[in-house]
Amino acid sequence: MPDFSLLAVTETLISGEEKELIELVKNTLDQGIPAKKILDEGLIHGMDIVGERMETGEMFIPEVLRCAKVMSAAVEILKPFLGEKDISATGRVVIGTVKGDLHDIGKNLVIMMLESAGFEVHDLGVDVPPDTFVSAIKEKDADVLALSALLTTTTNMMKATIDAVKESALRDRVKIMVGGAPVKQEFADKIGADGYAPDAGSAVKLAKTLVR
Ligand code: B1M
Repeated sequence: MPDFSLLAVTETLISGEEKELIELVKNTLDQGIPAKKILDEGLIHGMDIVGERMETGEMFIPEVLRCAKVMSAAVEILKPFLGEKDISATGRVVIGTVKGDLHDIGKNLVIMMLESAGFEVHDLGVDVPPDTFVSAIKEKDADVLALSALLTTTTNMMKATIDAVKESALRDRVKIMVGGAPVKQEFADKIGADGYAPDAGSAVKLAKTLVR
């Protein structure tokens, strides 16, 4: 039998109503439902549906951003009741926009979706040189390196970054995914990435398969 409180959490998250969602999450906790269950079966399940709707064009960027924002607010309510490992159980991601590129709206959306799916994400920002990515992989013990680029001219920095990771002998330890409007699967294969995702929803799916 479905748990109607968790179904309501999922539906309210998708509707993007922050006040309602906060109230509902508090009530669900009061009913004795464990925070981890609310996170996995209510909120993350909701964000999975949002990701699918984004891929099929049923939901647009502003709606997705709104869901990601209310998700973050709901996670703040749950945090005191979650163990550290409950939050970062999915995997550790180091992400940034490559050197020479200042576009970050898409990357930030990918971050929100990854965090909503339970990943621990370390954002290096924009205009990130290859060496900085390499240091962060070591420092954060990353499972996944995620590279974003929006300019055709900066996609070559994705290759330079992957080459730097190879030279540092960390390549066997980390999976690399790439994305951004000018990037295609063929290009990802050519530069030796482990995967390419066309949008934030599929970036989450890809990251999950890479850490499996
Ligand atoms: Co610029 N810009 N821009 N810009 N800008 C584009 C990208 C451009 C396509 C516009 C155009 O000419 N039609 C064009 C690039 C052409 C090309 O090379 N192919 C362009 C240009 C030329 C430039 C400048 C060179 C302009 C100039 O100064 N002459 C300059 C370069 C600056 C630099 O980076 N060095 C420049 C500057 C800027 C602003 C600073 C003004 C601003 C960026 C602000 C910011 O990001 N904080 C800006 C903007 C806003 C855009 C457009 C209008 C919008 C980009 C955006 O945020 N889209 C863009 C035109 C367009 O895309 N229609 C354009 C929304 C966002 C949600 O989508 O980023 O594609 P997107 O992310 C998607 C996917 O790509 C994917 O998931 C996201 C969500 O679904 N994704 C990943 C992204 N990263 C991923 C990583 C993954 C997986 C998926 O895994 C790791």
